[in-house]
Amino acid sequence: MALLPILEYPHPNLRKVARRVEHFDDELRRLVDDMFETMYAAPGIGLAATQVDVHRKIAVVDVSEGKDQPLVLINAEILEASGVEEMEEGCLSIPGLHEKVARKERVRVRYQDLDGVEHELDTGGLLAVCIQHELDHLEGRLFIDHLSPLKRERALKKYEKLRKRERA
Ligand code: GNR
Ligand code: NI
Repeated sequence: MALLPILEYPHPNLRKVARRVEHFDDELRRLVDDMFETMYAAPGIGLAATQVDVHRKIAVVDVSEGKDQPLVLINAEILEASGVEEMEEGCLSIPGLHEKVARKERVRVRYQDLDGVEHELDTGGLLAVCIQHELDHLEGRLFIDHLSPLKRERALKKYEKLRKRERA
Protein backbone atom coordinates (compact mmCIF):
# COMPACT_ATOMS: atom_id res chain seq x y z
CA MET A 1 0.00 0.00 0.00
CA ALA A 2 1.11 3.54 -0.67
CA LEU A 3 -0.09 7.10 -0.38
CA LEU A 4 -0.38 8.70 -3.80
CA PRO A 5 0.27 12.39 -4.50
CA ILE A 6 -2.94 14.32 -5.30
CA LEU A 7 -2.91 16.82 -8.18
CA GLU A 8 -4.02 20.30 -7.17
CA TYR A 9 -5.81 22.98 -9.19
CA PRO A 10 -4.80 24.41 -11.63
CA HIS A 11 -2.78 21.33 -12.67
CA PRO A 12 -3.66 20.80 -16.37
CA ASN A 13 -3.99 17.00 -15.98
CA LEU A 14 -7.12 17.56 -13.84
CA ARG A 15 -8.77 18.42 -17.21
CA LYS A 16 -7.94 15.11 -18.89
CA VAL A 17 -10.78 12.75 -19.82
CA ALA A 18 -10.37 9.22 -18.43
CA ARG A 19 -10.60 6.14 -20.65
CA ARG A 20 -12.41 2.90 -19.86
CA VAL A 21 -10.78 0.15 -17.81
CA GLU A 22 -10.30 -2.95 -19.96
CA HIS A 23 -8.21 -5.23 -17.74
CA PHE A 24 -9.42 -6.31 -14.30
CA ASP A 25 -6.01 -7.40 -13.09
CA ASP A 26 -3.70 -7.16 -10.06
CA GLU A 27 -2.36 -3.80 -11.21
CA LEU A 28 -5.91 -2.41 -11.02
CA ARG A 29 -6.37 -3.92 -7.52
CA ARG A 30 -3.12 -2.33 -6.33
CA LEU A 31 -4.13 1.07 -7.69
CA VAL A 32 -7.56 0.86 -6.03
CA ASP A 33 -5.95 -0.16 -2.68
CA ASP A 34 -3.63 2.84 -2.90
CA MET A 35 -6.53 5.13 -3.83
CA PHE A 36 -8.47 4.01 -0.74
CA GLU A 37 -5.44 4.51 1.49
CA THR A 38 -4.92 7.99 0.00
CA MET A 39 -8.61 8.91 0.34
CA TYR A 40 -8.90 7.74 3.99
CA ALA A 41 -5.64 9.46 4.94
CA ALA A 42 -6.61 12.81 3.36
CA PRO A 43 -9.31 12.43 4.75
CA GLY A 44 -11.92 12.44 2.02
CA ILE A 45 -15.18 10.70 1.12
CA GLY A 46 -14.23 10.04 -2.50
CA LEU A 47 -11.29 10.02 -4.87
CA ALA A 48 -11.13 9.78 -8.67
CA ALA A 49 -8.15 8.28 -10.52
CA THR A 50 -7.72 11.61 -12.36
CA GLN A 51 -6.70 13.19 -9.05
CA VAL A 52 -3.75 10.80 -8.74
CA ASP A 53 -2.82 11.38 -12.40
CA VAL A 54 -4.21 8.06 -13.69
CA HIS A 55 -6.61 8.70 -16.56
CA ARG A 56 -8.82 5.64 -16.32
CA LYS A 57 -12.49 5.45 -15.26
CA ILE A 58 -11.93 4.47 -11.63
CA ALA A 59 -13.40 6.10 -8.51
CA VAL A 60 -13.43 5.11 -4.86
CA VAL A 61 -16.05 6.36 -2.40
CA ASP A 62 -16.91 5.90 1.28
CA VAL A 63 -19.50 8.26 2.75
CA SER A 64 -20.15 6.12 5.87
CA GLU A 65 -19.59 7.46 9.40
CA GLY A 66 -17.45 4.49 10.38
CA LYS A 67 -15.40 4.62 7.16
CA ASP A 68 -16.25 0.96 6.69
CA GLN A 69 -18.32 1.01 3.49
CA PRO A 70 -15.82 1.23 0.64
CA LEU A 71 -17.30 1.37 -2.84
CA VAL A 72 -15.27 0.99 -6.04
CA LEU A 73 -16.85 2.31 -9.22
CA ILE A 74 -15.23 1.23 -12.49
CA ASN A 75 -16.47 2.43 -15.90
CA ALA A 76 -19.41 4.06 -14.11
CA GLU A 77 -22.17 5.85 -16.00
CA ILE A 78 -25.23 7.67 -14.79
CA LEU A 79 -28.28 6.06 -16.38
CA GLU A 80 -30.91 8.33 -14.88
CA ALA A 81 -30.91 11.37 -12.64
CA SER A 82 -33.70 13.36 -11.03
CA GLY A 83 -34.38 16.26 -8.70
CA VAL A 84 -32.07 19.04 -7.63
CA GLU A 85 -30.13 19.35 -4.41
CA GLU A 86 -27.69 22.00 -3.20
CA MET A 87 -24.84 20.85 -1.02
CA GLU A 88 -21.60 22.40 0.19
CA GLU A 89 -18.75 20.65 -1.61
CA GLY A 90 -15.04 20.49 -1.13
CA CYS A 91 -12.35 18.79 -3.21
CA LEU A 92 -8.97 17.33 -2.31
CA SER A 93 -7.66 18.91 -5.53
CA ILE A 94 -8.85 22.40 -4.48
CA PRO A 95 -7.95 22.21 -0.79
CA GLY A 96 -9.56 24.73 1.55
CA LEU A 97 -12.30 25.87 -0.84
CA HIS A 98 -15.91 24.98 -0.01
CA GLU A 99 -18.86 26.14 -2.07
CA LYS A 100 -22.51 25.24 -2.53
CA VAL A 101 -23.13 23.29 -5.74
CA ALA A 102 -26.43 22.25 -7.32
CA ARG A 103 -26.51 18.57 -8.29
CA LYS A 104 -29.05 15.90 -9.13
CA GLU A 105 -30.70 14.63 -5.98
CA ARG A 106 -31.00 10.99 -7.09
CA VAL A 107 -28.95 8.99 -9.55
CA ARG A 108 -29.06 5.51 -11.01
CA VAL A 109 -25.54 4.38 -11.77
CA ARG A 110 -24.24 1.41 -13.71
CA TYR A 111 -20.67 0.38 -12.87
CA GLN A 112 -18.30 -2.58 -12.71
CA ASP A 113 -16.56 -3.89 -9.61
CA LEU A 114 -12.94 -5.07 -9.34
CA ASP A 115 -13.87 -8.39 -10.94
CA GLY A 116 -15.52 -6.68 -13.90
CA VAL A 117 -19.01 -7.68 -12.72
CA GLU A 118 -21.70 -5.12 -13.58
CA HIS A 119 -23.91 -3.55 -10.90
CA GLU A 120 -26.60 -0.90 -10.70
CA LEU A 121 -27.06 1.43 -7.78
CA ASP A 122 -29.98 3.76 -7.13
CA THR A 123 -29.10 6.31 -4.50
CA GLY A 124 -29.56 9.82 -3.13
CA GLY A 125 -28.14 12.17 -0.48
CA LEU A 126 -24.42 12.52 0.08
CA LEU A 127 -23.56 9.34 -1.84
CA ALA A 128 -25.34 10.61 -4.96
CA VAL A 129 -23.56 13.96 -4.69
CA CYS A 130 -20.19 12.30 -4.14
CA ILE A 131 -20.64 9.96 -7.11
CA GLN A 132 -21.49 12.91 -9.38
CA HIS A 133 -18.43 14.79 -8.07
CA GLU A 134 -16.15 11.80 -8.79
CA LEU A 135 -17.60 11.08 -12.25
CA ASP A 136 -17.07 14.77 -13.09
CA HIS A 137 -13.34 14.38 -12.28
CA LEU A 138 -13.16 11.48 -14.74
CA GLU A 139 -14.50 13.82 -17.44
CA GLY A 140 -12.04 16.57 -16.52
CA ARG A 141 -14.62 18.63 -14.64
CA LEU A 142 -14.28 20.23 -11.20
CA PHE A 143 -16.98 21.43 -8.81
CA ILE A 144 -16.08 25.06 -9.48
CA ASP A 145 -17.22 24.52 -13.09
CA HIS A 146 -20.79 24.28 -11.77
CA LEU A 147 -20.70 27.75 -10.19
CA SER A 148 -22.03 30.84 -11.96
CA PRO A 149 -19.22 32.88 -13.61
CA LEU A 150 -19.36 35.47 -10.82
CA LYS A 151 -19.30 32.93 -7.99
CA ARG A 152 -16.55 31.02 -9.72
CA GLU A 153 -14.44 34.17 -10.08
CA ARG A 154 -14.89 34.92 -6.38
CA ALA A 155 -14.14 31.35 -5.36
CA LEU A 156 -10.93 31.27 -7.40
CA LYS A 157 -9.77 34.57 -5.87
CA LYS A 158 -10.45 33.11 -2.42
CA TYR A 159 -8.48 30.00 -3.38
CA GLU A 160 -5.54 32.12 -4.65
CA LYS A 161 -5.39 33.90 -1.29
CA LEU A 162 -5.52 30.60 0.60
CA ARG A 163 -2.64 29.28 -1.51
CA LYS A 164 -0.52 32.39 -1.00
CA ARG A 165 -1.09 32.27 2.75
CA GLU A 166 -0.09 28.62 2.79
CA ARG A 167 3.12 29.27 0.85
CA ALA A 168 4.07 32.25 3.04
O1 GNR B 1 -13.80 14.65 0.58
C1 GNR B 1 -14.62 15.15 -0.19
N1 GNR B 1 -15.76 15.69 0.30
C2 GNR B 1 -16.85 16.05 -0.48
C3 GNR B 1 -17.85 16.80 0.12
C4 GNR B 1 -18.96 17.18 -0.60
C5 GNR B 1 -19.08 16.81 -1.93
C6 GNR B 1 -18.08 16.07 -2.54
C7 GNR B 1 -16.96 15.70 -1.82
S1 GNR B 1 -15.73 14.74 -2.58
C8 GNR B 1 -14.33 15.20 -1.65
C9 GNR B 1 -13.12 14.37 -2.05
C10 GNR B 1 -12.74 14.67 -3.48
O2 GNR B 1 -12.16 15.64 -3.84
N2 GNR B 1 -13.14 13.80 -4.36
O3 GNR B 1 -12.92 14.00 -5.66
NI1 NI C 1 -12.79 16.18 -5.87
